[in-house]
Amino acid sequence: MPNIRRTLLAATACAVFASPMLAVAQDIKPRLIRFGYGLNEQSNQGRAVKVFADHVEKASGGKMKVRAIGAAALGPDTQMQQALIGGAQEMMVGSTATLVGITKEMALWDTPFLFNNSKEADAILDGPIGKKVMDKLPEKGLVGLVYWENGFRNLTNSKRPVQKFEDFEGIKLRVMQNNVFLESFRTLGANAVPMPFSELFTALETKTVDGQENPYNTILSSKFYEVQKYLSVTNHVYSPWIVTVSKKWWDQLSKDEQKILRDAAVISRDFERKDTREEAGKALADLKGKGMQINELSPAETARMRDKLTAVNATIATNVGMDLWNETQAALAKLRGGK
Ligand code: TK8
Repeated sequence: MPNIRRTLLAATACAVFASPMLAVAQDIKPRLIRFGYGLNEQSNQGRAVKVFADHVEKASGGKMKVRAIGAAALGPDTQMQQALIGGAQEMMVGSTATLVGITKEMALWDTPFLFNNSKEADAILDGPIGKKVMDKLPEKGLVGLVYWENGFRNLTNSKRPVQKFEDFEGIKLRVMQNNVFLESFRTLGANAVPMPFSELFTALETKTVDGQENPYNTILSSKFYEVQKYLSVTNHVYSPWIVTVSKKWWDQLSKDEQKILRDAAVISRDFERKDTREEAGKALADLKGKGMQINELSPAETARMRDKLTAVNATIATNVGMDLWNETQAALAKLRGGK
């Protein structure tokens, strides 16, 4: 096709002539970082993105600018991940669970009841195992910087208090777009349907689904209490968020610029975890105040649910690899004072 060839030639010529000018322009124009996230600005996620943005702007003397874009205005997690990989967006924070389709090792964090408390979560996520999983991202076109806390997930629904896993019967439950979550809740007897977070409020409001599961903070900041009556304290899994960067874009940054982003990520992580834990500590009382009916599961019923869910562990171990699975179990045993 001679026409295409001519266009290509012209484009190449333009690029050659334009490049010295571009280099100059870059010195003057700040680097713009479009940082997308799924929750509202008034959420633990929104507040921490702001801390990140402020640090980057300050540390770079205004040479790097973060445009924080919340409420999934750039699309749900999976869409933003593709935009990062393609280089159309620079950064995002989202659930590790929605990354499993890209990096299968991320499924490790979806293991039901993997962590007993946030101290264990921090130790594993910030330690060699968390790093090992994160280091699988660059080959897929993403760079992972830090894990933030989404939190321990709890169940809400509009039908009945869930006291035991048999109560899941007949509940249409939204889960994240992830096979482990799907399998986990099917195992418990729910009618589980995968759906992006951005569609969830409306789906609950119109009763397209009866329930969902998320940490207290999100139930509060996303106003799920307006459309959900029952909250059952299940703490069935700890969910991390992960801050990721487009590798295509990252590779164009100077070492100094990369360091600014890495430092800001750590500062935002420390802020975010503290903020999230403080908010979670009060959230249950807040949700009660908003009219939610809250029930705890008895230790016996929690144990039964836990037992039932071990059925999915084999799938997870196969997906993430037996070595990584065993290494994680050993690290947890060590943390817990075992041998
Ligand atoms: C926000 C989501 C959310 C997650 C979910 O974009 O989808 O339920 O818990 O935090 O990543």
